[in-house]
Amino acid sequence: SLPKLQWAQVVEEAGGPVIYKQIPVPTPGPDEVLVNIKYTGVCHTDLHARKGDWPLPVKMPLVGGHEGAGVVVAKGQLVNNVNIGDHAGVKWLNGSCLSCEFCRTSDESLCPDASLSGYTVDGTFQQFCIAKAAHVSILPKDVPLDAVAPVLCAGITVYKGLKESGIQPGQTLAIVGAGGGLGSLAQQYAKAMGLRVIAIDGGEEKKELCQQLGAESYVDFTKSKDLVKDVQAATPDGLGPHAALLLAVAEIPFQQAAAYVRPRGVVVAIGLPAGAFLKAPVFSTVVRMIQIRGSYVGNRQDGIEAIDFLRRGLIKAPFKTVDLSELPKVYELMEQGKIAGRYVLKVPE
Ligand code: 8ID
Ligand code: ZN
Repeated sequence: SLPKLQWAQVVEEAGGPVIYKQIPVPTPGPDEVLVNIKYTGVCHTDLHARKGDWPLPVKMPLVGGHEGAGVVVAKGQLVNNVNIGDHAGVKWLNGSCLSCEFCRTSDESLCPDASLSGYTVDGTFQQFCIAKAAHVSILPKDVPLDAVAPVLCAGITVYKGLKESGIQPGQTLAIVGAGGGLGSLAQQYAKAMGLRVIAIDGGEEKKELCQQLGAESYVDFTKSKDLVKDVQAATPDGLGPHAALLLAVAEIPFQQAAAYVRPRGVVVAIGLPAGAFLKAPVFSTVVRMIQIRGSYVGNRQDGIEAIDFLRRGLIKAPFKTVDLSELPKVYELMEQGKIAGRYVLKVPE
C-alpha cells in the first residue's frame, strides 16, 4: 500500500525559495495515473517557474519539475493504456483536452486547456506525481530512468525544434546555448540526423563539452568581437548556417540569428528569456527570405520518437546526479549559467 506522506520540494510563494518538506501523496482521478518518480531532470523552465518571471500565472504552492521518470503505482478506473508497474515519464504537457482542433491535429501543446507539470499542476520534484494517462510516456524497460529524464523535456523539445527547422542531413545548424541542458541534447540529435553543428555558448567547460559531443566548431559569445561574422566564418562555405536553434536564456542571441543564417535560413526560437523580444530588420529578412518561428515542446508522437533515439543508443548527453534535497544548489548554478549539460535529481526511495 502507498504511504500517506512523501518528500517534495515546494515553492510556497511566488519568487520564494524551494522548501524540502513532507506533503500528502495525491490520489489519481479516473483518467490519471500516479507515478513513483525515481529520477527527475531540472530544466531552466523550473527556475522560471520558481522566480515567476513569465507572463503566465504559476500555481501556488507549487511542486516544480517536468522531466520525471518512474514507475506507475496507481491508476484511475478509466485508464486502460497504462498498467501498474509500467515505467512512465511525466512531461511538461501533463494533460490536454484531446478534443479541440489543436489536440485533434496532434498539436497538443497548443491546446487552450493544457495542464503543465510543475507549473499549473504539481510536477516531478516529489516522490509521487499525477499525470493524465493519455499524455504520460510509457518507457521501454531497457531505457535507464536517470538518462531518460532529461529527454522528457529537453530531448523532446530540441527534437521537435529540429523538425520544425526543416533542416536536411548534411546541412549546417547553429545551436545557441549548446552547452546547456537543451543544447547538449540538441547536439546529439543533430549529429544522429547527420547535421553539421556550430556550437555557440560561453567558457572553456562548455567548449570542451561541445567538442566531446561532436560539434565541428565552437563560437564563444563571451569572447567573440563580431558574433555574426564568426558564426558565418565557421560554416564550410562561409555563407552561414541553414538554421539556428535558439536555446539561450538571454535576449541578445535572439536579435543576432536572423543576421547570420544564410539566405532562406530558418531561425527557431525555443529558449524563453523573461521579457525578451525577437527583432530583425525587415529589409534583409525579406530579400534574404529568412524564416523566424517558435517551437514549443512536442506532441505525444514526438515524445515516443525522441525516447526511441535514446533506446537505440543514438544519443548520449552528459548529466550529473544529485539528491532531490539539493535542488536549491542546482538552481544557484543554473542562475549563474554554470551548468554544462543537465542535472538529474535522484528521488528518495
Ligand atoms: O518548449 C520550449 N520552447 C522549451 C522547452 C524547455 C525549455 C523552452 N525551454 C526554455 C527554458 O525555459 C529556458 O528559457 O529553454 C531555455 C533553456 O533551457 P535549458 O537548456 O534548461 O537552460 P540551461 O541549461 O541553463 O542552458 C542555457 C544555456 O544558454 C547559454 C548558457 O551559457 C547555457 O549554457 N547562453 C546564455 I544564458 N546566453 C547565451 C548567449 N548569448 C548563451 N549561449 C550563447 N549565447
Ligand atoms: Zn523543460
